[in-house]
Amino acid sequence: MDLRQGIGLRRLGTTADEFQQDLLSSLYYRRGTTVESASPRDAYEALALTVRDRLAERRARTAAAHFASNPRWVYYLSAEYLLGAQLEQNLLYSGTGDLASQSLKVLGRTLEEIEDLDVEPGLGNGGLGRLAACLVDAMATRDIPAVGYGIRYDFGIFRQSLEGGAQAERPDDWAFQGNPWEFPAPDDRQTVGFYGHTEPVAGSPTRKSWVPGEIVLGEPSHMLVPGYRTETVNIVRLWRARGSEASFDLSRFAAGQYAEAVQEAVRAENISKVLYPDDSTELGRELRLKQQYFLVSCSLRDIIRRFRLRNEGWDDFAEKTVIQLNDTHPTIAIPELMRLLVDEYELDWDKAWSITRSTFAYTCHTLLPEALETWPVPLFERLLPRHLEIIYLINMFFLREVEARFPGDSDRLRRMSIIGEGSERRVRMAHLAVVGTEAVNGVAELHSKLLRETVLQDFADLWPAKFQNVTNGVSPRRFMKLANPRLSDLITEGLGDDGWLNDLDRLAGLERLAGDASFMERWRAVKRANKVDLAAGDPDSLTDVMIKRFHEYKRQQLKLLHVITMYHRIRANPAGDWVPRTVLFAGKAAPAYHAAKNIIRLINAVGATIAADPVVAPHLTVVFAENYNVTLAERIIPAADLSEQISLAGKEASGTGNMKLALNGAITIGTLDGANIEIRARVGEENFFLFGLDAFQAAEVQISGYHPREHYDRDAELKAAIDAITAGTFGGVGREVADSLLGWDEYLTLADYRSYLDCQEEVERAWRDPDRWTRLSILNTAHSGFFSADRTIADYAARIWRVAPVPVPKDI
Ligand code: GFP
Repeated sequence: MDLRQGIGLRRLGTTADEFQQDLLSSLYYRRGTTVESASPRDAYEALALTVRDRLAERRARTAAAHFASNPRWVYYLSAEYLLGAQLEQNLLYSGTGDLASQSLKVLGRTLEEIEDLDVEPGLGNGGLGRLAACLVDAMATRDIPAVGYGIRYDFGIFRQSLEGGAQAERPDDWAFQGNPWEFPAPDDRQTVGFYGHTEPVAGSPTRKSWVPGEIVLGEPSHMLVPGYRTETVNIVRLWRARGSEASFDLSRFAAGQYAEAVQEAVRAENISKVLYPDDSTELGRELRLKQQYFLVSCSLRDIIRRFRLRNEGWDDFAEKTVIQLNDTHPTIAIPELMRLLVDEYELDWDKAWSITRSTFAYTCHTLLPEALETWPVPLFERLLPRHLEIIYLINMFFLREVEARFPGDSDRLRRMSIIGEGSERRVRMAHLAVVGTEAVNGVAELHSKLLRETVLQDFADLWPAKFQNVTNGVSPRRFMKLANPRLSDLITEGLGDDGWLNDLDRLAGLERLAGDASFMERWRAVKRANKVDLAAGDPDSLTDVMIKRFHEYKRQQLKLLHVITMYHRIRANPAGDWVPRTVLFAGKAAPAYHAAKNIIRLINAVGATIAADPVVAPHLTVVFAENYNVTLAERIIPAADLSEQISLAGKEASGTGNMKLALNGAITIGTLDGANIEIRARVGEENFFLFGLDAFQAAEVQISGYHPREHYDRDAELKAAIDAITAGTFGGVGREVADSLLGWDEYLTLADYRSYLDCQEEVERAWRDPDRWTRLSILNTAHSGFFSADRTIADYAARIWRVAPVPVPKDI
């Protein structure tokens, strides 16, 4: 394609008048309604379509440029995407915010009321899903040709509310009223098999033919992912499961068996019904594995379709394609690509393996052994019989390689095998992911080091060059410009222009303003105004936030012990000079994770006790913000003074909330864990509140035998805090939490308690000196530039993907 000829598309107008015309066209022609009868929803949809058109136009130019250059494509496979609200993002990225505000007047609406109708797609659990969203944003911003693949769950992460202080879960029907940001692409539908059996193929030792027992359709739709201040618009393609045409049983329907008539279709559609079905049951686990294979199978066929549109033969496949596996969830892509190449395209095994290995790369996001997925062999055998055979073959060749390098080391073979031989044989997905990829990366320096030295040590011995680190990053557009417009404006003024939004290292220029009295004053005023907007507690109090998924390793319980101790201290000395604090928690606990849900209940019980106590309440407030999601994070982060990053060292792979908070001028209190270490190194030791055991010490404590009771017996305040829980001070809630802390305390909460409390006193000393605090805050922002997702993508592009940007010309 010759781009000089243009793409035959007229540019959409950029004046207020033209935008308003387009808005009205959307309303009349695409919503089929009129100005007089337009509902708020009509106005929202018409606006969304008008904005979407601007991005779709850029998308057309992007596709043309990509087609012309036939680059190496990045395919990001992720079971989760927490994309955040789309309207605010797309107004910003298309530069149409002001036009939209003005034009909406013709419909008698304001932009604020319309934005309230924009429901964020909650297609993820936490950090992993939000990271995926930040990375696709940065890929587009860096002009990297890429497609993100995922699942279009009907119901995303549950909606959380509190009932009597306990977490209650409701389904998240995010797209119940439709989703104007999505383009269905039924022509690219794929067929996916499950179950069944395999048959030998005459004359071929490695090929087999798989006869599936169930067929499901995968229907894609895509959402646009614009880059910021560049023409590129990439896509995220999401698959939804449907029954095949044959799945409706007309004869049963005719016989009045209405439920039976649709049962096959229902079974098929269940695959994309909910984000991560509860895996505490056998059926739930099976459904989850089905989801993973569904995502992988549809996406690989789509990737191959796209490759064959542009290329001939297979020789260039690995050169033109890199597939990044976001955690182990999409790892079945490795045997699936082998199956497609060997069984369907009839390549020989060695060639297929060499293509496969040089196509994939794997990102690991955890250090918790229980989070490294494994699947029972019998389940695999039933659901994906051909894939299991392929995995056995991969494993056989792999173990031969290990044997050749380490002859006679049978213990090593057993440790490294893709098949774990325990009481039950299981497929170890992380091992498969390491064996079948060209590069493996952790998500922060410490994490990558611990992966090499502990969890994946044997593999690092075998293939040292395969292991890399790519420290996570976050989108400055979403978490500064959109979330914190006041601070963004102030920074732009301070730096002279807003180029920092695409080059976050430029924030370092703020350092020279960290001592400027008037700039400091305005910095403080911004924080205060953000707190007033958030309306959680007194805006002049120290806003102390712990916002993240609930998990015992993240140690919300440690924060809670601090709160209870403060409660005791204030009660004992009501006239003391207390620093007023608002402690804000937000986060969801997995529905079947009872220990985490108990912690939520206890937080709310403690909060209620404090609120009802006239002595303590003026100094201490505990707020639990319900239903933590991207939209809520965007409100809390700009208002935070103190960022709680207090996981047990060696457990949090990276963290990304820590980056967002530091970027917004919150100061971290944290352990030497995950990316905290890198944050501290960049913002400076004196601008970070450090406490607790490091990863090495924590491991030593655990190895030498840990007795939480020793800490309890030794520390009167700690004892008082736990005793208060056991004695029923907080409405009788939380005994299980106290039992687990005293009984085993898996994450060494009690061991770090004293150091944490001492560190909180240091925090208060700093807070009492507003100039010092403001300086800390400015310096945190100034030195957080490294944590831009744009830098993360530059690292992936250079070191793992080996791809270069493909700029999209403006004038085609
Ligand atoms: C996981 C890890 C985090 C890490 C993110 C993104 O998050 O430490 O920052 O992935 O790499 F635990 P969750 O999905 O568990 O929240």
